[in-house]
Amino acid sequence: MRTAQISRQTAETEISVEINLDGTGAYDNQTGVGFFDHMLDQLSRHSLIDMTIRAKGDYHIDDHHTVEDTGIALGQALVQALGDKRGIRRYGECHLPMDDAQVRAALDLSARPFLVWNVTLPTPKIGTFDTELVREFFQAVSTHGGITLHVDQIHGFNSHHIAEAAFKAVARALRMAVEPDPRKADAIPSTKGTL
Ligand SMILES: [Mn+2]
Repeated sequence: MRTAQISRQTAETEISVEINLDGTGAYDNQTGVGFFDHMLDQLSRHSLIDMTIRAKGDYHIDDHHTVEDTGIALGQALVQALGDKRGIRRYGECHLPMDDAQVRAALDLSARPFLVWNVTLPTPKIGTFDTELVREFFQAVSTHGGITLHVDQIHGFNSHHIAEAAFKAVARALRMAVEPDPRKADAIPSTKGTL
């Protein structure tokens, strides 16, 4: 079973993440940050990775630690669930349109964390959510998930649409990358023999 369970507790946040890479996109995400829950739901639904996420954070400061630490725990869960990465496609990409927004995601489950983030959200807030936290989340997932992640905004003018297109594009790319490659089901997808 390609599943993982991570619990992470600090002085700032308490997070638990449960995932199943071979799921159906079933989700139950409650972080105390409404817009972020909406984005995590998209990530699950479009990657077909089942996700149950609970987070409690120091909201009296802001949502920063809660969003970042959820990204850290999700990255760690992906590493745990992927194991030695035998049989996966490894790479994934997606061009995703949402109304005015179009975002392209390309990723490599390389164990070499690197984030290229070419996204400009035109407003500082989406509702009460700080838009700069979208990048913080993907930085944490990339770093702790060992993912080379490129996210490029092709166009868009509505912050909600751009952010949501980014989550959906990464989700679709992730789906492709974690899926088994039936032509190489027993092999680790690297000429090095390890990932
Ligand atoms: Mn939406």
